[in-house]
Amino acid sequence: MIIRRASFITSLDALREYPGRGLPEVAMVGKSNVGKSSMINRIANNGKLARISAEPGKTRLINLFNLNDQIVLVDLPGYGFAKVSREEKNRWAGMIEGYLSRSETLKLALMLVDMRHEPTADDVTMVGYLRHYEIPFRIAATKADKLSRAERGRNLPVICRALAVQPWQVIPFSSQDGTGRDQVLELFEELLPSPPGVE
Ligand SMILES: Nc1nc2c(ncn2[C@@H]2O[C@H](COP(=O)(O)OP(=O)(O)O)[C@@H](O)[C@H]2O)c(=O)[nH]1
Ligand SMILES: [Mg+2]
Repeated sequence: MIIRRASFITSLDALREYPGRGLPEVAMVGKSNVGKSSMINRIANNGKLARISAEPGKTRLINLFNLNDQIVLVDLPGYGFAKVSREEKNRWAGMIEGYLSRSETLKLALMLVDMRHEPTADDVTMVGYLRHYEIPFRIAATKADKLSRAERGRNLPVICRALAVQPWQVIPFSSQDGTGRDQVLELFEELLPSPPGVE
């Protein structure tokens, strides 16, 4: 899939109607600071599309982006930010579960984990949600540029083991140098309806 147009649609505090409903949705989930906004910008080739927040945990809304009028990228609020209250955590969980359990157009989730670190308990819980709601997902292992080849080789099996996924389900990704972008766009392509006359 070639990205020709990418734009911000809106921010929501819960699942509701918005322009673009009906298009296949790809949800992005992961800890605060894992690189979600940077990934959206890299996918869209627009450094300013998703504001890269300097302060982790600031994105508390569901942000929606339109790619080519073909796919909606759903940027879900990041988790695992220690400084938030229990109330805020509950609100977060309600929002994420509400979205994951009710979106009928959700076709794929990209779950981001930092390739440098072992997945956290929150990451494991998140993968559990995705399995529970039977949402097809891939793991994007972010900040790949910060690791050597050897380090990647060591860390990937750790990630696979922690999240109980196979190596083919993990896409090494870097917003810095574009590693993994093509692979992500290939996945998006598979979500598009086939053109008329093509089986
Ligand atoms: N080196 C490197 N830094 C990254 C990458 N992705 C994100 N970052 C940095 O990590 C921080 C958090 O990124 P952001 O996209 O705001 O994370 P979010 O909270 O998940 O949306 C920022 O300082 C980014 O510049 C990456 O692929 N490589
Ligand atoms: Mg962000």
